[in-house]
Amino acid sequence: MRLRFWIVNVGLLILGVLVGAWFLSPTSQDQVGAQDPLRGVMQARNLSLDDALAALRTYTPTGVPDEYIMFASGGHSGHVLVVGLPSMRILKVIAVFAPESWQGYAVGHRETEEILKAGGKEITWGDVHHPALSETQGDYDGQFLFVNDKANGRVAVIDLRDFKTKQIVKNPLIYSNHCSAFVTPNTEYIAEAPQYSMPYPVGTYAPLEQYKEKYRGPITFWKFDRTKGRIVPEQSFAIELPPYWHDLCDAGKRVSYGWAFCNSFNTEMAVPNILQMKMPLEATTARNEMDYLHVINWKAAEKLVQEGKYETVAGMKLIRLATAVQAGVLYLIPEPKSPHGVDVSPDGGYVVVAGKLDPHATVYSFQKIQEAIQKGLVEGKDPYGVPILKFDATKAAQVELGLGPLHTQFDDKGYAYTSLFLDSAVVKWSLGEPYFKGDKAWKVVDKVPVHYNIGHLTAVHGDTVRPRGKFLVALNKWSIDRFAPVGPLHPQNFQLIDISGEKMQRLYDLPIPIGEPHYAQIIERSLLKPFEVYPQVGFDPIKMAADPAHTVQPGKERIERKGNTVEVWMTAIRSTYTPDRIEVNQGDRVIIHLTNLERTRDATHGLAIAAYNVNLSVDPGENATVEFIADKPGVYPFYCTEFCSALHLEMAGYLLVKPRTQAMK
Ligand code: K7E
Ligand code: CUA
Repeated sequence: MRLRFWIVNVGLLILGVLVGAWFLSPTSQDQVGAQDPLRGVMQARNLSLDDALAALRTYTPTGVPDEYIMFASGGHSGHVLVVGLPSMRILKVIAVFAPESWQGYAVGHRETEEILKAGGKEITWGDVHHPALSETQGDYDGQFLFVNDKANGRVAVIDLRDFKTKQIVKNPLIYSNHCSAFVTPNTEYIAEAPQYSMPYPVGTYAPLEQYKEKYRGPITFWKFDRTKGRIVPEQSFAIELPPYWHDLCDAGKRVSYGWAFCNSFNTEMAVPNILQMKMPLEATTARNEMDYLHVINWKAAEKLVQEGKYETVAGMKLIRLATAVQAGVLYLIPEPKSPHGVDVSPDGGYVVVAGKLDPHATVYSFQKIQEAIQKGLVEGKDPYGVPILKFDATKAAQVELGLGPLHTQFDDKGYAYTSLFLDSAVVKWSLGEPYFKGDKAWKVVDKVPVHYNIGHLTAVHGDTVRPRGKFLVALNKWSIDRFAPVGPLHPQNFQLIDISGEKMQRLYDLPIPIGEPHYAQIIERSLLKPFEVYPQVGFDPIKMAADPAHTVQPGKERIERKGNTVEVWMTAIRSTYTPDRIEVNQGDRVIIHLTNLERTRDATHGLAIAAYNVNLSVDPGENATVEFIADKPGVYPFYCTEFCSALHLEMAGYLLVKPRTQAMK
C-alpha cells in the first residue's frame, strides 16, 4: 500500500516536472509569453537575466515617488538638473544662470531679471560645475543648494522649499571659479577659488610677463545666513593664495573640522604663448613632478578677520598671503602632478587626491598633517613664502587604481569609489583604519566599466559624514554608441550603478541632452520638504513671504495711470485674466502685477506677451511683476502658456499700444 502510494506519487511528480520543463522550454515566443510573461518579454526584447533584474531594480510605478533625489550640474546650460533615483526620471531643470521660459525665469519677470543681472553686465549663460547641498554637522539637511558659475566667477543660492534661484553673487576678485561651490560642515561658508589666477580686483590690467608678481588666486569664503537664505557679502572674506590654478576643494569634517583642502595645478606658473614657444599650455603646465595641495585653516582665518587683520579690496575683506602664512592659516603639501579631485573621508581623517597623470590615489592623513605642522616637518617654502610640508610625513597611502583617476566618493562600509577617466571605469577600493586594518586596507576590490570618459561620480550622501551606500551615478562625458544617433552633438550619459553588494552592477543609462554635467549630489528624498503650493495667496518667491503690497485681491483688479506709467493689477484663475484688456500709449512704462489665486496643486498660469519678450510662470499662490516700456505700437495678444484647463485657449487678452501720433490726439 505504502509502496504503491510512493510509486504513483513519485511517478506523477516526475511527469509534472517533465511537462513543466516542456512548457517552459523555449518554443514559440507566444507560448512562452503565455506561460511565463516575464520570460516572454525577455525573449521578445532580447534581454538577459541581468538586464531584467536591472529593470526591476529601477522601475518605479506611476504614483510612486523616487527614494533619492540627485541634483546635477547642468554644465554650460547654466541650469541644475533634478533627477529621481533609482528610476532616473528627470523631474526638473532649475534655471540659475540663464533665462528659462518654462519657469518664466528672467524673461520679463522683474525679480528674476534682477537676480540674473547681479554682476553688472548682462550675461545670459553660466557654466555650472559643482552643486553643494547645505549641510548640518556634515550631512545634507535638504534646505538649500549652492552652485557655481565657472565662466563668470559667480555663486547662486537655490531654496529647496520651492526649487528656485534666490540670489547670485559675483566675486569682485576673480573670474572663472572652479573650486566651488563647497560648503563647510554647518554651511557657515560657501567656498569659491579661481581656476585661472589673475590680477585683482576684476578689471585690473597686468601683462602676462608680470604673472608671478601681479597675478593671484584668492579663495573666498562666502558667509551664509540660513535664516535669511542669503549669502552676506559684507560678512564674507577671502584669503590671498599664490597664482597657481586652483582645482577643487573639500571642507574638513569631524576630526578635520575647521580646515579646507584645495588642490592646484600649474604650479609652474606657465602662461599661454603657443605661437612663440611652440608649446601648448597642456605641456608647460605639467612640467613639475609635483603640484601643491593647499591646507587652509578657515577657522583661524575667520579669527584674523574678527581681529581686523585684513584689507578691503573691491568691498571684499582680503587676508594677505603674508598674514595668512604668519598666522598658520596656510600650508602646502606636494601632490602628484596635475591633480583633479580632492575628497575628505566620512570620518574626516583622510584626504584623497587623484592625479590625472598618475595612476595612484594619494591619501593624506589629517593627523599626520597636524603632526607635521606642529613639529615643523617642512621641506622648504614656495616662492611666496608658504611652508611646504613633507610629502612622506603626511602621506597615509598611495593606492594604484588605474588610468586617469579623478574624483572619489564613499559608501557606508569603508569603501571609496574613484572615477577613472582614461580607463572609463569606476574602481572600488578599501580605506585604511578605522575602516579596514592590515592587508584588508588600501586594496582595490572591484572595477566596473562605464560609457565613456567618466568625470565625476556621486553616491548617496557620498561626500558627507554619513554616506548611505546603495547607489552611485557615473557622470560620463561621452556617450558615443549608447543611444540612438541624434546628430554630431551627442548627449552625455549618466549611468546608475548599484553599490549595495560586493560587486558593482550597472543598472541604467540616462542621456543628458542639456549642457555638460560635472558634479552631482544625491540626497534622501525624505529630507526635502518642498511646498506643494505656495503657503498663501500673494506669496513672493524672492522674499519667501507674503507680499501684501503687490497682492491683487479678487474684485480689486484695476489699471492705474500715473503720468507715463501704467500699473496693471491683475489676477489669474482658471481660465481668466482680470483685466483682459490693457490699453496704453506708445512709450508708456507698463507694470503688471499678477496674482495667481489658485490653491490647487499644479494650477500654474503663464503670461506671454511675446512682442515684449515676456513670459511669466506664476505658480498657485504666487505673485509676479513684469515691467517694460511699450515702445512698439500695435495690437499684441497675450495668453496663458500653461495648459491649465479645458478652456485654457480662452485664457487670453489684448495689449493695445496706441502709436505716438495717435496718442497725441
Ligand atoms: Cu568636470 Cu569638478 Cu569641473 Cu572634474 S570638474 S570632471
Ligand atoms: Cu492659465 Cu492656461
